Amino acid sequence: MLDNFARRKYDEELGVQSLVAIEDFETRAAAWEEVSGKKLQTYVGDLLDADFVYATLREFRPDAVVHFAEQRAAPYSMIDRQHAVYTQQNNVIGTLNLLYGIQETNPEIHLVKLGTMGEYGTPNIDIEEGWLEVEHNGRKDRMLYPKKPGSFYHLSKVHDSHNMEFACRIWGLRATDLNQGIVYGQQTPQTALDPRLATRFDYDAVFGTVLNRFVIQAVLGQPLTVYGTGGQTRGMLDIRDTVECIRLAVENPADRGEFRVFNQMTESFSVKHLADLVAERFPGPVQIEHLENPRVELPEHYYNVKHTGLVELGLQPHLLSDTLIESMFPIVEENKHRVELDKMLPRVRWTNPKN
Ligand code: USQ
Repeated sequence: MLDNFARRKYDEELGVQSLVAIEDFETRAAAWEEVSGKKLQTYVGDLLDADFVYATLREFRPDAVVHFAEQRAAPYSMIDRQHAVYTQQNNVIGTLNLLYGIQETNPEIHLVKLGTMGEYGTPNIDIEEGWLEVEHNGRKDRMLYPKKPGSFYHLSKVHDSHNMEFACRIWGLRATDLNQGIVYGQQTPQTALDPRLATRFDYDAVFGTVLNRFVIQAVLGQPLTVYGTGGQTRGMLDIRDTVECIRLAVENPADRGEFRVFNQMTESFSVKHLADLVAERFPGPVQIEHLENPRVELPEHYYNVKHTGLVELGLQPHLLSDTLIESMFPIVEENKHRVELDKMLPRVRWTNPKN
């Protein structure tokens, strides 16, 4: 387990905290060792430090590296130039250092990298799983699916995907790109084993994701903040499926030279549908507010995604219709004193570079 604590620093910078308090790195690692009986080696360092990356790979000698070490919020990347540059530098160069580290220390290592469904954007054609068979002027080729992402953050992951595909093609590395949709939920069977293992539950308008925010807003008696018409549609998945997908990818590695892409989502929903669902399930009054959309995105569009790769490996999705959104309400109730209401409203505008 390796961390540079960047996520904790964004909290300090933005003056917010996860709704559920997060223990420090060492405490969480020790708690996991206690409940699982498995030794967890910890490293503190930064993927931007190539010497550190190489030294860690040489010492730990992994079979697979699960790489989640990226700045992951679209609004954060759109605050201003510095945040856009930081996001792309941190994400793209960190991944590049890791690719070089793997190639130079042990090219057998399987890189499992967190991408995003947002790399594709919302094209007016079916979204395939990473690759597209193209016929052009009578000739055919298999190309990386063309990308039309919606923020400098999402673009950083597009750049990563291209760098990874290149490394697989040129050096014969093996990599899996997990193009993940929007995650909802806060607990997995693993984190539920001990309160010290609790994972983040972000509610603020920069890092909080849509369904989690709607659940929190409902409990707090705040209006659900639908941006624009709410006709924008996204791929979603339950947090329990997130961890299951990583397990499946690691236990079924890509071949040498293969750049494998999985669309890690289980269902699509429009934002309006999600708001209606929360309003329906919450046992009290809920108001839905349509705010002017701070982002630039298509309000209504076609969205049809292929996502069979992980199911073929054995994923059995937790679907939203069977999931107890209700089970999230008590977690919010317990922690609602930690919420700073002024952090709920979106202030980062896509069209205003100074924000
Ligand atoms: N939205 C609202 N109201 C809100 C928050 C969001 O209407 O209060 C809308 C946004 O306009 C957008 C959609 O909900 O159309 C999703 O926004 P989000 O903030 O939940 O998700 P996004 O910015 O796309 O990013 C999140 C994660 C990111 C991950 C991505 C997967 O922060 O790390 O890569 O989901 S995906 O959306 O498939 O690109």
